[in-house]
Amino acid sequence: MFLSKLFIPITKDLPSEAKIKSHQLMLRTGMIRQSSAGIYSWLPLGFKIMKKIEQIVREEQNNIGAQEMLMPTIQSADIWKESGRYDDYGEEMLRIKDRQGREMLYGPTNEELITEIFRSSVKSYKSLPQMLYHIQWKFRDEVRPRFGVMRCREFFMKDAYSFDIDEASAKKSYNKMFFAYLKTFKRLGLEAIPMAADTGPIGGDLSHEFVILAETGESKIYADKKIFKIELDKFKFNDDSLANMRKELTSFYAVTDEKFNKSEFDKAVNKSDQIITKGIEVGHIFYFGDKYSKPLNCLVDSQEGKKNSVKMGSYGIGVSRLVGAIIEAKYNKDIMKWPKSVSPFDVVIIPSISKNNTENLTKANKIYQELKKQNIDVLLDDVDENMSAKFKKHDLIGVPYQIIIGSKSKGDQFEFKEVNGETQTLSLKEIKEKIKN
Ligand code: 5CA
Repeated sequence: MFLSKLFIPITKDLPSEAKIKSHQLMLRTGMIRQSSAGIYSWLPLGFKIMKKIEQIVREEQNNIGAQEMLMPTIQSADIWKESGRYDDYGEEMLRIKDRQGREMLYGPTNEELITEIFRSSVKSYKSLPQMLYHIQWKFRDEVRPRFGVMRCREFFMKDAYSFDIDEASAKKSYNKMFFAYLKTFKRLGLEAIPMAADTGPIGGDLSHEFVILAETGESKIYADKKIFKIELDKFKFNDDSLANMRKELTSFYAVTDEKFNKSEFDKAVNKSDQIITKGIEVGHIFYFGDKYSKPLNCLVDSQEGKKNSVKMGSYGIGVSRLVGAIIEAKYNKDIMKWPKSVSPFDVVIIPSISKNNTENLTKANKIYQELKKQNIDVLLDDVDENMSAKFKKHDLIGVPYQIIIGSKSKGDQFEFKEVNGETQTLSLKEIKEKIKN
């Protein structure tokens, strides 16, 4: 892609409500544009990054055997009345009437709808367990939408639902998701801590929030440093190993302020290992048994011929929130630092261009074609602008590698800069290897 063709409306004027770095940087680099309070359009740069995050989330769901589907954004109020949540959900739910006067709503989550789908098709223990998920827009009429994509009214969420015959097997599904979450956040370059959490309007008595450390997070967190030392690779994908994994990870003290108790914290964690900071909740998983299956009459025949309410869990990841959360976890001053797995481009070529010297641009074009042939996603800055303005812009955008075509790039040796600031002179072959690795 040529920068001159890319729709990337970089702006300097920031609205006063953009208080945290991710919100400011996303607006400045034209990743998003607010359409009304807590509702955003995703412009090409932001959308591309969100799609990459979505794909990693999808792959890790598929890896544990969850199956992708798609439910609508608009739901009928009837099933919510059956579950009893229609009134409980209160003003956060956006309620709509269709032309026949039927009560509809824009889904804030999908426990009811998925249970309704499930009860009409699955009747026997033989079809269990099942895990289904979709990645779809949600709407919650938050009292105070803020911090850009972190607390929106309309947001993109992966929500998965597990169905099991009994509690023991439902907890195995829970552990699989727990594992998928750790893997997902690791691939996104994040260290997410699982924390025992309150269940709020979703319900149930077993729940973990996955929280990443960031000063601008909304949750205050208290944790034991040692949790970061656990090697995930030692756990295998089988029920016993996954149960051990959850046991080991949750044996360390890690809570948000809702569950904090100072004397327990001091007793459980040495002063030197105590982390007290803020965090961003990027995922939340719940086991709630038959909270929805019972009122919605979602029954399956057990092996003994009894009718049982199916045991369920639900598992959310804030896909759109993750775009902001990654920025918060990685930025340095005005430099965005995308992990390679979600970076909008693999590399950017920055030639020094002037009216009477087009040699650098020609050279840059050649490299561009070479890299494209290797399936490297490359951005070429073909805009006629001075180099310091270009560098500022690319620091903002945060592509992890830069090839700079100026006085220091001679013959087949090129100035190559990593986003952490290290500069080297490398041949194109070496550059390709570096990017591919
Ligand atoms: N039904 C359950 C699990 S599927 C559920 O809705 N859980 S949740 O309420 O915790 O949301 C899941 C994730 O969505 C959260 O961990 C958070 O990352 C994201 N999320 C929730 N509310 C918002 C919001 N207002 N703006 C952006 N992301 C949000």
